[in-house]
Amino acid sequence: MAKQQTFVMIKPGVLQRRLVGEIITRIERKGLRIEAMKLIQISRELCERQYAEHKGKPFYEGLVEYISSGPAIAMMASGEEAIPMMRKLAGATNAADAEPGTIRGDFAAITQKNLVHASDSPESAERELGLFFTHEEIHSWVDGNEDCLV
Ligand code: 3AN
Repeated sequence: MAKQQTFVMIKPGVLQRRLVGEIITRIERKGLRIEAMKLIQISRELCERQYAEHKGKPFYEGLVEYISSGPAIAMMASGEEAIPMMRKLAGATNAADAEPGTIRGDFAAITQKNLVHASDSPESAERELGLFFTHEEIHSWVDGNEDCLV
């Protein structure tokens, strides 16, 4: 097992749905560590950089418009296997496929507005964390209760 850092975004509209605490609670309860977090209005330019791989796809324009439409929350979560773990917590991309018990499965009815983004690989995590956070904004901490995580 490897300690990993992953980029997580709570997407626009989730503040309005009052689900931010619910999502953060799930991340914390799983045992991941939040080591960076900020409320951010994502510019169109930053959004285009984040989703560059999707340029040209039918949903790209709508996605960029939506992600830059209002405040979002950017986070770094870390822990053993944090990248696949956070993807599991998020659930499948397609709202209809996302299993109950996952964030998307429990709260997303529209695929584009599927509440959270979580990096899909170590390369993506490094790239996305670099887009959203400076080194000074990342605050690693020692977990005195780590042995209690079973
Ligand atoms: P994931 O966020 O699960 O890694 P990606 O990277 O394939 O999924 O897609 C990025 C984002 O683009 C999704 N979170 C979702 O908001 C949007 N998206 C992906 N596929 C579709 C689709 N078929 N229709 C509308 N929006 C989509």
